[in-house]
Amino acid sequence: MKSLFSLGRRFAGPTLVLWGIVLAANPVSAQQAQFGAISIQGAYVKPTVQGQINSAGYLKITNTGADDKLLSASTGMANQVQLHFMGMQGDVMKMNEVAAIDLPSGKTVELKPGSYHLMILGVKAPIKPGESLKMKLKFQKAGELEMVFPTSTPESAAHAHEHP
Ligand SMILES: [Cu+2]
Repeated sequence: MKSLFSLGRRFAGPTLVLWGIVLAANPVSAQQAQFGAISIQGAYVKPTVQGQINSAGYLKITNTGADDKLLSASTGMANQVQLHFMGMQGDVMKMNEVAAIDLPSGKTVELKPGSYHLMILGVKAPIKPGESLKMKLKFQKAGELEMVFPTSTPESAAHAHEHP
């Protein structure tokens, strides 16, 4: 038993140092980002509909580290960003604010229409197609990441192949 413990302690040091290097590298790019154990793909926001001041952001989050949580999101371009879940409650589709979104170890969680999403409330200017929104995401373990969410209309992309 004694030898096993000392072996464990010897490995703890180098592992922590490695973590530091990975977390220090924090590349920020449009649509996808790698942030320690967290990688993000396919991030986009919906352009605002004329007369509307709210929008929504979507992304896929893959967590290759220990269990983590997305705690909050914010942007300088809107009053507030809330974490929402949309789902059926009885026969009614409802949208509720959630305190956090669980990111289990080794899993990909998709924020998408009809499910979890980033609810962007009170945009300071309309989000037009072709523009992008800089957003900060705060994770319980991975910390804060700032990345660019380009606008996209997934409806048109999804239906594009149906046209001749
Ligand atoms: Cu919502």
